[in-house]
Amino acid sequence: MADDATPLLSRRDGAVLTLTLNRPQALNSFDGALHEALLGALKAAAGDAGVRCVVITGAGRGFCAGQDLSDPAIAPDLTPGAAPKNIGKLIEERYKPLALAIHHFPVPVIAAVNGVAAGAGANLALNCDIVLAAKSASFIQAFSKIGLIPDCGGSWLLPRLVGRANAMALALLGEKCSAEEAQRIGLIWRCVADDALATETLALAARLAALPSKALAETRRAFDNADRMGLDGALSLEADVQRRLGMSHDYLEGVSAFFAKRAPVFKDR
Ligand code: T3D
Repeated sequence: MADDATPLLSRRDGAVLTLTLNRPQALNSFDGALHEALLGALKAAAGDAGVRCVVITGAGRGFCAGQDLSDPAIAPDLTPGAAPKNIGKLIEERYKPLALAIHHFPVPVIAAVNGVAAGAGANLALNCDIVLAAKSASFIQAFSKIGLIPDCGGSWLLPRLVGRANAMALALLGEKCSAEEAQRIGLIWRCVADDALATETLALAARLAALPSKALAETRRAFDNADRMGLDGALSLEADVQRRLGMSHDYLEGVSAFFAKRAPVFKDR
């Protein structure tokens, strides 16, 4: 694929923006340039009303191997007595904004996991709204093997996705979880044949792009808020949101289209 000097490739198919991590020689692990490029592209896309779905995928045989452990800015100096580096700063300045940018993204974000997703690379995918993986892909919480904890949101995401028992085993053991197993335990939505990943991803993205984006955004917000409230609070929030959405063009259009047996034309208002 493409130009090795460009850490991130960007492609538009109608309303779908595909961002491809492009450091295949290092399994698309994150160095400073890739971090900057991905966060920059997400910020630009968030302000572009023409983008209605974003796909994140990887070039070559991997999705993303997490932090580039050889990046001189971050990698520990292995010389005896050398001062330790502050990787908390990296997490605060790079991974936290990245995870939050995806989490609060105005339209759905799909991870199309084409190969191994390790460390922060696995959690990059799990931050996305829908994770579709190739059958040969895998997910590894590689952190414990280098003396760290799951970051890029992993400590928050894992127990919510797969329950504490599965999350603990994934995080403590740091073993490879196949895409099929990941689907079985609910870590990801679905895995598909390797040669179907690209087409299935674009078809899914096109479906999401055609839906009323306000309702999709409110669905995601309701799920997030539900974490902070009991059933009573969630029911009240549902009433508030439905009150607003029920006055929208898209609700009237959806119902009209249903009775007219035609495809709806949503306008995001
Ligand atoms: O600084 C901090 O640590 C704080 C940040 C934390 C966030 C994190 O993400 S911590 C977790 C970091 N990631 C890892 O620990 C994963 C390391 N990689 C692996 O365990 C394996 O590479 C994989 C299981 C992902 C894949 O294994 P395999 O056998 O398919 O491939 P490989 O031969 O190990 O890797 C291929 C090449 O990619 C190889 O380079 P070479 O020998 O061909 O020149 C390998 O060194 C390079 N590579 C893979 N992962 C990384 C990497 N280079 C730099 N950083 C990596 N993370």
